[in-house]
Amino acid sequence: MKTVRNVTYELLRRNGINKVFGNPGSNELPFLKNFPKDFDYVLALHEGVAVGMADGYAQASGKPALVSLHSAAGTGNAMGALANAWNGHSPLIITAGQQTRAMVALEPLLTNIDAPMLPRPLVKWSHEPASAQAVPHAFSRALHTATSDAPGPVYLSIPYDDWDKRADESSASLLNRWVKNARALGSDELATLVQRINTATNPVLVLGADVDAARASQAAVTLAEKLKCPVWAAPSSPRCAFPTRHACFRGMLPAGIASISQLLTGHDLILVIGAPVFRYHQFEAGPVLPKGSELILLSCDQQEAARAPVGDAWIGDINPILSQLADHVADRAKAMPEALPAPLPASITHPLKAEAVFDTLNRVAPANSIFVNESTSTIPALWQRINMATPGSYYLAAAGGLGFAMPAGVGIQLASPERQVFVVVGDGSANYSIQALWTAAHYAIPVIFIVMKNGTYGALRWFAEVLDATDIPGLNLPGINFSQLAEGYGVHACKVSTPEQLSDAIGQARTSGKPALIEVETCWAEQGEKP
Ligand code: TZD
Ligand code: CA
Repeated sequence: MKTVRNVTYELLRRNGINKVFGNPGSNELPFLKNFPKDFDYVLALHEGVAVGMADGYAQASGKPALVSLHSAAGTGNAMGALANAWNGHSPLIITAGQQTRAMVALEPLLTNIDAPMLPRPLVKWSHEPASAQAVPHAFSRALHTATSDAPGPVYLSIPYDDWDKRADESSASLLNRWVKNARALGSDELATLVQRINTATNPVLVLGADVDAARASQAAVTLAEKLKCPVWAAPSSPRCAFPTRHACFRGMLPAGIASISQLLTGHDLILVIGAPVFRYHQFEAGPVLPKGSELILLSCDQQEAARAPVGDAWIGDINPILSQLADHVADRAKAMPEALPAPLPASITHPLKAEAVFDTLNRVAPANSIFVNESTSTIPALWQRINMATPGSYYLAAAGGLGFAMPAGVGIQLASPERQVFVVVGDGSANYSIQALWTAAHYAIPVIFIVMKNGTYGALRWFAEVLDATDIPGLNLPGINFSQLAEGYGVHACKVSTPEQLSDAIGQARTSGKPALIEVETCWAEQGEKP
């Protein structure tokens, strides 16, 4: 007899899923019973870590990832991480165990009350199948929903007595089907878009995370080199879609309305690809676009396209559309933009400036390293000083929810064993999902965690200045010993205070093949660049 469990695992297997990121409870044990030998269970000690790891894994691998959470309490613990996965277009299939069908109406212990409601609005689809026989179909639908454009998380609540039930014969037909995105531009649409680009006098590209997610950075480079135009990373971009030392690259746009339109002044065409228009943060009154500019958005996300306040949008697959544009736009007969000057090496102070940490990292990290960043007050400095030339080199919490970087770094390292993952995390941010250290140690996942210890919620100090908010309590973080915390979770750790010590510690961590945490005391630089 084929059980609901057999068919569901076979469906997952055929869709490239062989890992379960999770934290178990009694409701989930029947799903995990006789756990298939070709699957790995990656245990997280907190559900935010499970979702964060799966988010990193899904983004870096380009494949859906499965998460198993415990009922309502586990789902609740994961909601912050879910906000990031939702904003990051991360294809997660999140399941939570429900009480048995026989008892659920009595609301026994561990009932997930109104389960499909709980994760909304941070999922594309949320469901509890009406019968055990409907479970394989629900997983099939969940998989195809999560991975279709725009990708995103889905949620399934499964009563725990369903797994041993007999599966319907008809569920076999689910195993071999697939759903693909196939939205390149038709020839008329392409001609219209190419014409608008070719007739622009001074176009500019703004590239977002979905360009990197679509593995379309090379096409973006070709397009920029034909247009000989400046390229900006979208505001608060959670991924890096363009080589940061390329002559066309100008850096990351700020996240205020007026600052963006000021920086883009003089461009008659602003072509935004794979990002919302725009992901603002601080409020700055002003026009969304500079005078005389028009905006075109290419997006895989219908909602992003619909809510943009200005411009025309084409919804489609970023990779084929960028390739179409790279092939068809006219090669401009003009010089390439001049590359930005390399930043001067940061002065060596005690404690170190974040800039000096990044200079060292840039010097000693292998060229194709991956940087997962949650050092919130030093984002511009990192983009300026770390050369990111390889696609998939940078990740940041897509919704700005702290607690992403440490678990995501673990998931990214699992998905990319051939590249070194560095998690650069602030001493504030490191406390939201610190349990990720245990998973890294337990499964020997060799992430290097660098804790930037400036003793404060630096970004909030900056924001308090923006808001003219004085006398704010709760911004200082004295007395946290991250090396001891790391050792407690089984991760080798050390404290460094000079570039030489940092570079030695990175070298030792790399030869150990194990995860390591390096605690660097840094200064809160009032004179430093602002985020
Ligand atoms: N809680 C969560 C889950 N997400 C958040 N974004 C915040 C609180 C608010 N927050 C920020 O947006 S930045 C920040 C906080 C608390 C400071 C982080 O401090 P840090 O880094 O030490 O990690 P810096 O470089 O000192 O800013
Ligand atoms: Ca800090």
